[in-house]
Amino acid sequence: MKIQIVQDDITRLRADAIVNAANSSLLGGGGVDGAIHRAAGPELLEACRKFNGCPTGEARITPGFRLAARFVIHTPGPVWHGGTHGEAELLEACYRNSLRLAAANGCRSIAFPAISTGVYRYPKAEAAQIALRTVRQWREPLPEEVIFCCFSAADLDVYQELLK
Ligand code: AR6
Repeated sequence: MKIQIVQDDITRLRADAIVNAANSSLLGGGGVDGAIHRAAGPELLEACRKFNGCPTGEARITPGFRLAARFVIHTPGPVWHGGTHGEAELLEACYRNSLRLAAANGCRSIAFPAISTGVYRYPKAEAAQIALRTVRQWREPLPEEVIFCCFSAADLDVYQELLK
């Protein structure tokens, strides 16, 4: 599996699937969630309504609509409450369940934002460590390419440092 780290707006990427750091309503919000809904168009919200929400750590898949990506995988990450409330296990589950859905839908490439590290306040280095470890341990045949999409230069540094 090829791992790539880029600094970009995830809505611009041409991966088969992009992952949305959603909330458990799946009805949109700010941050990367807001950006994905704006770029995909109102059909995305309509598609998300059908799920009646999604528990933290699980994932749901929709078409990408107006995005370059074929699919959006929506996963609510954990809110950081100090690290003693199962946050690490839940964050790992977000990555695993997203990879599983991507594989089940034949995606050869998937792009992740830094789930939970914005509004949900998960410490960036710890979250990146979980993201990289979970992807490296993934043993299914697909996806072949995983892109970590960092929004800021500071996030890019965190991932590049860990990938060394
Ligand atoms: N492309 C890539 N990454 C982005 C983009 C973008 N266009 N925009 C922001 N990021 P956050 P969370 C980065 O807050 O912490 C929403 O309201 C951002 O810099 O979007 O999981 C949801 O509806 C940060 O590194 O998600 C939930 O209510 C990362 O994406 C809540 O926020 C995640 O930041 C979820 O919080």
